[in-house]
Amino acid sequence: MNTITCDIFCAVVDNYGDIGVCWRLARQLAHEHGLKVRLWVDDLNSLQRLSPSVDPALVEQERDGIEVRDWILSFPKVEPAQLVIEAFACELPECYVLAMAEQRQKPVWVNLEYLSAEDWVEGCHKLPSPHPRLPLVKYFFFPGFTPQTGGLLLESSLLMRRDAFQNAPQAIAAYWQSLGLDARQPDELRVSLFSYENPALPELLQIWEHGAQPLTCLLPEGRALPQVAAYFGQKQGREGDDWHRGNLRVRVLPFVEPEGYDELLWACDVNFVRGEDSFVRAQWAVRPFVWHIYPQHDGVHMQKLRSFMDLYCVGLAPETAQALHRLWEAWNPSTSSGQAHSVALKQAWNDFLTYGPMLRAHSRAWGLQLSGNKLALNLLDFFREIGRMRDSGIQAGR
Ligand code: TRH
Repeated sequence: MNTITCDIFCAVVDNYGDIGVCWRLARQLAHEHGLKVRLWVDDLNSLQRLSPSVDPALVEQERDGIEVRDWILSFPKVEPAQLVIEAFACELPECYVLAMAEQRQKPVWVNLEYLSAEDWVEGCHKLPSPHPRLPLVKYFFFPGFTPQTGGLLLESSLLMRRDAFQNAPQAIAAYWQSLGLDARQPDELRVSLFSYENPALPELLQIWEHGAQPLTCLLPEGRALPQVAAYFGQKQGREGDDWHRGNLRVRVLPFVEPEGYDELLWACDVNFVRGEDSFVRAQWAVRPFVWHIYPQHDGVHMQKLRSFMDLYCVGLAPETAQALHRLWEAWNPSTSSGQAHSVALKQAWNDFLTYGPMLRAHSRAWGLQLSGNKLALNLLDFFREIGRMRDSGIQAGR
């Protein structure tokens, strides 16, 4: 059988979500499905954070079985791949699109969209968009949480590795030791915190400081760090910092490779995550989690957050669902609103802890439910389906 070739185009808008998703997808397609993958990235420094052996100075390099290319302005003349993935509507170079149109067998061109739980996603998944001038069709491919969407990225061995880790007290103890931490005290909570700057953050730290049980917060270096450092009266923070106050201890962790980040999520009791990819990884970690959604100017992100909540809470008792709703709403404030907000957050956190065992059981059932719909597999099925329709001369649609 011929090896399928695949070009993935990734423009890094900001942070690590765009490249996090593309790098994960590239590796799954290459390692698990045998595709020959070329990844075009316009910011190799971001990729280097996820894969430290990447050299941002090289325009072309092979890493982890992927051909990594610097997506530079003067785009080289290359033969387009059979499967072309435009991540998050990043707009392909014009000369590349023209080259696609010149192929005798046109590539299957897919725009991989951002993840959303909103209803309309199911209706738009796989919709064709014919090119206005060229004999090309681009298809919208939507990740999602229901069987009518493209599903989520899930490595074939991930759940097995997670279960092996979570069921092995020695592995967990060794993990904590690798971070320089002792074994967990009987009543201690361990919480990972990966978020954007957040007006609710100082209040949350205060709640933890005065909480009834010891809480260790594992904080990867990043955008929340300056706020946490300021809470402890520091001008700045860095990896290795270890701050204590009351019942709260904060340990600043380095930003690690994605596999290391998964282990952090597997080991913690509660995970605060953000954006898109860490949000999905928390769902595979099957632990209660709190989502800091990527804020959008017009506030539409709250609609997205509530759409996810509606799906996620199916099967939860109303009071448990309410506890989750309240904490997520309080953790995604539009502005800081002082004392009233603080009271709401405190109540929300305490309720979240009260319903913790139910939320933990639910997170496992939810993870299991999602795991049947794998994005990389669906993408390949779609590639084959479109290829068959193209070869038999049918105008490909849904
Ligand atoms: O970094 P994010 O905020 O990314 C994005 C982008 O901002 C994007 O433009 C936006 O549209 C999208 O969010 C919604 O959050 P995200 O998606 O969670 O990406 C973070 C990535 O970093 C994820 O792949 C996990 C990874 N990561 C590590 O590999 N190691 C680490 O130590 C940590 C903390 C994260």
